[in-house]
Amino acid sequence: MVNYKLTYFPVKALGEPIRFLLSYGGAEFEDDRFERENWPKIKPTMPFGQVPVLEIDGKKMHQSTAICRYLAKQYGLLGKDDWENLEIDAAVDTIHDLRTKIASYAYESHAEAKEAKYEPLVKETIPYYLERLDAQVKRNGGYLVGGKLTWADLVFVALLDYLNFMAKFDIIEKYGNLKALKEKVLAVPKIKAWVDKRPQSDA
Ligand SMILES: N[C@@H](CCC(=O)N[C@@H](CS)C(=O)NCC(=O)O)C(=O)O
Repeated sequence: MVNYKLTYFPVKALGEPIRFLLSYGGAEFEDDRFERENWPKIKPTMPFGQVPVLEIDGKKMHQSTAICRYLAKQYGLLGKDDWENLEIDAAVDTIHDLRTKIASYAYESHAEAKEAKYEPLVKETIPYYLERLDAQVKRNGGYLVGGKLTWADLVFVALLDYLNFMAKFDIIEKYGNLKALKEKVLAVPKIKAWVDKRPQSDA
């Protein structure tokens, strides 16, 4: 049996897609959540000074998307061919582009600059991405790619709480196809079991 240990801050954020993948695959994993005050001590022990880091049989690996792709290979959540895998990679990168744009507002330290970023974010940027992702799910039979569940769907749904937390509202509330996708992913028994038992956190 493979030994997995996921090290991350005590939040969902970039750790949660990995936790969703591991849970989907039925893997037992150590969910190592450290307190923020301990980060300066932990940082130098990480391969590139950042987390999440997944230890696989004692070997540390960084980069959440690469880790998710690796786990998706183990658990049958890839596309059916190279083209679908390209579509999945593009969908995941697009979701992270949206995350970065929301984070640019959420982590803006200058109060005035932060306020100035909110209206364009909510009225233009978020609708721009979500209209397109919603239409993509509609075109693809209720999933992001290929008419079936892939790791792109898990990444999207796993990141939603973090995106909503940063944007300060439910960003998919107006998008029926994305809402249905969220319900479908959360109804997968092993994902549901994880969500029911995971520690509470806002982000
Ligand atoms: N591309 C990386 C980004 C990792 C990242 O930004 N990690 C942040 C937390 S979400 C971090 O470690 N921040 C603390 C630091 O850089 O000191 C991934 O997807 O894993």
